Amino acid sequence: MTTFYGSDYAALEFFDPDIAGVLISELDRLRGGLQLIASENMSSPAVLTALGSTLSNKYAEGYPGRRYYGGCSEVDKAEEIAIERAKALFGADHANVQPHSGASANQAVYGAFMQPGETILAMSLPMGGHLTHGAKVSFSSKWFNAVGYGVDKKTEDIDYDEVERLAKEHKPKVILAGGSAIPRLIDFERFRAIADEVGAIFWVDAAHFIGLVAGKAIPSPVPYADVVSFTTHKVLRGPRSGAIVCKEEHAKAIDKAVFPMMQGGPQMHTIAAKAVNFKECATPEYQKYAKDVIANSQRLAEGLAAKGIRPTTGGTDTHLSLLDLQGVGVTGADAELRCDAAGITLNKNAIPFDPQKPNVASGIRVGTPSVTTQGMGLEEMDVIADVIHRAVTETDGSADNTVTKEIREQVTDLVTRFPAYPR
Ligand code: DSN
Repeated sequence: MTTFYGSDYAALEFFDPDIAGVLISELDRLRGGLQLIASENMSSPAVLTALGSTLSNKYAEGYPGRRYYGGCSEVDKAEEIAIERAKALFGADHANVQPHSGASANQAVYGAFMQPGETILAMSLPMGGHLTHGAKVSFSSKWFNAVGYGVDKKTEDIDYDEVERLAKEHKPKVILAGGSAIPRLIDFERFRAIADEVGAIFWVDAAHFIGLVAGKAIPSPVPYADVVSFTTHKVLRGPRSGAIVCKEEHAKAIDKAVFPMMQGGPQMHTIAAKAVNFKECATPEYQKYAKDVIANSQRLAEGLAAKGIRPTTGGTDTHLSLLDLQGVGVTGADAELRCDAAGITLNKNAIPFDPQKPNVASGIRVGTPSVTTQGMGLEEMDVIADVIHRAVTETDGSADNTVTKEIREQVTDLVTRFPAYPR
């Protein structure tokens, strides 16, 4: 057997027991509770092996065959494989697999299409958007003129008429669809039509749902959008990173914007891990997984709704639901704390038209990527709905609360039967 140096836990433990201890206790934390953060998942040992490899050592500024360093013959192969697999997986003309993260990928899209001061029309953060989509504190509104659209008050889904009205009024250079708390499918065709009407570039930030697209569980934005940016570690289940696919006509602009405009040396170990992930996503097992993620998410939302915790928009079409806690009189911050004490990890989240400040919030966001990776199904979603509801409404966030202890036992039973990273 060939020895390769990487993922060598014994060596790390010998040299640095402090950090080795953190690695183990984080694994214990993952295994010990329910992971319901909608943007997280558990990537495979194959992906983790590529991440923990000597490819991390290599400087490879540039692109395959056009590098600014010698010695790139092997990493070139990894990047070429990753590019080809991304193009095939998403049916895209062009792929750039170098972005370090979703935010880096998004910076590159701005760099490719916009000059400082130009206008972008995107979903505002409190309505379900993302920091990089024009939030006040982000470069995206400091350097660009960000106009925000929201959701319809009644349906709580994207207000397409408002998007059209704002597009005609502001004539944005770019129109962006996507966000971090959108439970419903996005009407890409409508967005494309609006973009065409005003001569805008149509960009989709598919970070949250690209894994569902890869698994053919929901429609793809790729045929409609000029450019699609995404992360690779959410439902997609790859390494923590980003990527961009686009139409051929934008390939040069995107590549130049990723490097040298926004980034320096690419992380070749992560690019290799992305290649592994794209191969995994092309399997029938992954496609089943993507569909199961949605079925679980819908069952969980139904279970919570039945107990009086209202999913905004009335439900979900995706891996996540956004839950309004006003009906049970608990803030998002308290709910997060109470669930955490009971071994349930999720996050507080603003709901549309939220009367609370963002760090308090009236809602929580729950997602099923991780629990589905662990093999949990519809029956387990009913148990999870029950434990979330009890943690939110019957506990006080202290570890010695009697109900908290009961819930912890139920959680332990679930994660023992459906272990994360089985031993
Ligand atoms: N932080 C991610 C999320 O939780 O949705 C978005 O970047």
